[in-house]
Amino acid sequence: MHLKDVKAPADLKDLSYEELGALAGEIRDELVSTVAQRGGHLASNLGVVELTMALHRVFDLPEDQIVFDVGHQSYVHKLLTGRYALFHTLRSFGGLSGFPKRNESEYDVFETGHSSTAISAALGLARARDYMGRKNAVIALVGDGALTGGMCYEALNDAGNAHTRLIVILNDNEMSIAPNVGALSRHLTDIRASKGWTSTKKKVKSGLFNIPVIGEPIYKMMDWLKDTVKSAFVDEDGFFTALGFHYYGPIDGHDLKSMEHTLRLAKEFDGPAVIHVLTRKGHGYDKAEEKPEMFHGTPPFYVETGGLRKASKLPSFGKVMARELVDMAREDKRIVTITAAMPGGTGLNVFQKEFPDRMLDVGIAEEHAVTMAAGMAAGGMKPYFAVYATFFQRSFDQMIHDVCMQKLPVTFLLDRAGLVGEDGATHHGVYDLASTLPVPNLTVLAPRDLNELRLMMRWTQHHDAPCVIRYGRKSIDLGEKYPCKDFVPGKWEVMEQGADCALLAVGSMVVEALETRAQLAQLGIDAAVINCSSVKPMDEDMLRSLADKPIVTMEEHVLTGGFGSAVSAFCVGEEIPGPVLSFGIQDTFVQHGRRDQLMKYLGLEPEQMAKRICHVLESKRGIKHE
Ligand SMILES: Cc1ncc(C[n+]2csc(CCOP(=O)(O)OP(=O)(O)O)c2C)c(N)n1
Repeated sequence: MHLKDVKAPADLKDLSYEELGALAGEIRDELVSTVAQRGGHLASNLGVVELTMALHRVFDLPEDQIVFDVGHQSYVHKLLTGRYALFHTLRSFGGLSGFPKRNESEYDVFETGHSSTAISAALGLARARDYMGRKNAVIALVGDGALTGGMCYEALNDAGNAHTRLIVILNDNEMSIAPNVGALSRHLTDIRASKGWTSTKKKVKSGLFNIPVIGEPIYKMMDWLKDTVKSAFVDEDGFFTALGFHYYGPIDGHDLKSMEHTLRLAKEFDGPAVIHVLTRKGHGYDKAEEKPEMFHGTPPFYVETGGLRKASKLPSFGKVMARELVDMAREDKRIVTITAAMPGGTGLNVFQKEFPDRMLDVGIAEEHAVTMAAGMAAGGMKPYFAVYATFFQRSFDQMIHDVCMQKLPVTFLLDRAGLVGEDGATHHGVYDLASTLPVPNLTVLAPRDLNELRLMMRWTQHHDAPCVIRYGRKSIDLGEKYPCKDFVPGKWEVMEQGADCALLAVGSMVVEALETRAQLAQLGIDAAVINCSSVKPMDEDMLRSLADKPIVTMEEHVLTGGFGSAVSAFCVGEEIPGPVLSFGIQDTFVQHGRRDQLMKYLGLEPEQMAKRICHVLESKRGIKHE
């Protein structure tokens, strides 16, 4: 049977191990060729090919339910659940999502994207099953990286005492995106080394070989028993058993037979169970095995060389931020940086190279990162927490309660603010302004380009209070035409004068506003463009001075609670006219696709915005433009 013929998990059940081996090869080829075209999470999926096949063979999906933690490793599951024909559309606008989606398939029982939720969700499904009187199995597939997230411990603590059937599969590849961190990761390494199935096997073997005459033949005859021996003999791991789980493992996650055997044992077990599976990230594609971090989430690449198809000419915001921090840290010993398991993505690996002792990777623990930063700030340090805007959502309470209320000098560097593109709804960073603007003591900034970010970073060094700087995935340099001279909080920059209206833009939307201005000029409208990089405090004097002009706000963020809302609220308070139009994201979860496609879908392309502005000006003022 070929991959194209697999329409449902049941199709795998009667295949021989030889056929399954061939199928695993086809799956890997499909993963590599599709991700090479579309970009995506390659290394994690290559690592779970056999594990996913085993799950689909042992359990009866969709009655039995699997929750994928983060969900970035669900491609193999998609291929085996009737989505092969659409797989070439992966992560494209209108195509298959790179994460589990309930509206995509009945086999996707729970949506994920942010880490460490699977055990909680699976426990919820298991409890629902019990209440509803069903008998199905519920499985949470969790990586060792995800296990650094605090929610996992809340869930394990609850599940271990819940008296219900639940299977947690710990997919341990020793990697988060970067090498995994923390004490539990060290503990897992210890289990691998000291209680590994190999050593258990060796113990059994040497024991039997010490029995004269019959020992060796018995050992040979016991081939079929080995798996049972493995499971039974190593169920003594302290951590999971202390929490009330039955522990199986560790088992080789690329050995289909032994995995199926253990899964069957766990399926029969009447209580919470953990299966510790060892896999290799990138398995089967040498480039990904060599560089699992690079191929964790990759843009399109060439299969033969592993090189990227399109290299960006500009450095990322994150890199520029980190370089600036390196310079600042040389003269300021208080500066320390923090990442929640994303040293590469945030750019902090640049800082880490220079100051390995002053870059702290706390694991996928955004809540802890913020309160820990608050503690460091209270102790006299100057912490910078670099994090993707979407993951900073986790830290909402800590930001308010632990940092801002005490006015501690922690700087939050929010990368990937705005639309991230192909990762879709779970990853767009479009709620950060709504969650930071209402918070007292917090300065909120959004640079219009790399040059302004440099100035802002310098400014933070002497700012003795909390601050947020948000910037997007797309690098922008307006330097030549619009050199950046100065950054002063509470002051906005008039980039272009204009008599008919003023476009007030934040961050990534400044460049779009300049383009909109050009489009408006063709329609006979002369628009000013104002860079509102100091989102809070706003430039209140400038807003008052614009009272006689129609103003339009632009932000890559949801409209409710964002920049436009804040400007409107100010104008109401001052009894001056508010914005005639606010551009941003409507009350909807934006799906995946290229950023330019999503901007068009949302009516945020300069040409679309110019037309709407023109229309509104006509109707408001009775001006007729051609
Ligand atoms: C709350 C949150 N923070 C950060 C991330 C980014 N992220 C995605 S996958 C990943 C590493 C996950 O490692 P692991 O669970 O071991 O899975 P693997 O890819 O190694 O299979 C991280 C940090 C995220 N998805 N959610």
